Amino acid sequence: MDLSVTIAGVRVPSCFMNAAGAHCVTREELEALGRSRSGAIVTKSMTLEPRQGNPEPRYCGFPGGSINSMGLPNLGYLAYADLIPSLRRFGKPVIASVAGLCEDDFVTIAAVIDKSGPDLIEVNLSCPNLPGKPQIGYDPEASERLIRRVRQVVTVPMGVKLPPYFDPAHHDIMAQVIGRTGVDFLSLINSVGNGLVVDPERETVVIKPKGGFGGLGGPVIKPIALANVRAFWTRFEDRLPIIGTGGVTTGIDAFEHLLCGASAVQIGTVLVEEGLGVFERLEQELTAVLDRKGYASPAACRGKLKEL
Ligand code: RRO
Repeated sequence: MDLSVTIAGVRVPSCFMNAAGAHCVTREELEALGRSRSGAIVTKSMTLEPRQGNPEPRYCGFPGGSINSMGLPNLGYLAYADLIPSLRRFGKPVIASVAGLCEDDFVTIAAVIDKSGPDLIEVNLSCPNLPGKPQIGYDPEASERLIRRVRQVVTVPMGVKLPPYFDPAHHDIMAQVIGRTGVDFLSLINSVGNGLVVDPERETVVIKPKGGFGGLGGPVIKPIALANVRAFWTRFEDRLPIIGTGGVTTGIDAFEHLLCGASAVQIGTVLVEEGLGVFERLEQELTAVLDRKGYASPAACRGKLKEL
């Protein structure tokens, strides 16, 4: 089955791609994504300066998912600006994830990265792991100011990666911000911020930074991810493509994201846990479920979730 999709006018050869942060910091990791069956190459969120990130251990898988407090380890935006032109040789979209430690950083990085020729730019408004820096996406005024400024310096389609919201009033407010600032796509959701995983045998936390608090990913967050995809889909429908992220471990999980309104899905925890072979497995599993259900493509079931 043809699993290609279109996001903001950009053709993506498979609806499965890595989530920013998963297997995408170094040149080697990005090139391996290029050679893999990932439908796109999504970079690690980049900052002005290269960063080592937080002290280890800073990622831990557990039966229900993962917790991380990586702290934005990345090569710095100039390194990614150098890499992006050559990543295009793999014949799939390159999606640059842009972050920053302050608003000005986002603008500086986006302007330079835009010129390096990515297909899409994903602006990360939702890193939960910078001590002392609240997630921008939880501040609608700060989000609006930042999106407007970045939008002005970006020529390629620009999306925002949002944190999960837990109240329809917050979906409404953020949908209004998105609707009036020229955002071309949404990536939903970042990890569920500031969870705590406990090892009862050792009587310890499982990651070192921030006293063990970190962003949750994987199966435990799937219902939260689906709720956010659905909430924004019902507000925009076909007018704004959504990349669904959160809890996709199987083809059926991906199908659920598509039903809720996602155009494509990103893979974080299961990519880290299983490696690049996961893309082929997910393609096979999604093809099987779409065939069984009589859908000819991922787009054919997009948003088709029924209410009772
Ligand atoms: O690097 C991280 O700690 C990190 C980032 Br920037 C993000 O957006 N989401 C996440 O779970 N970890």
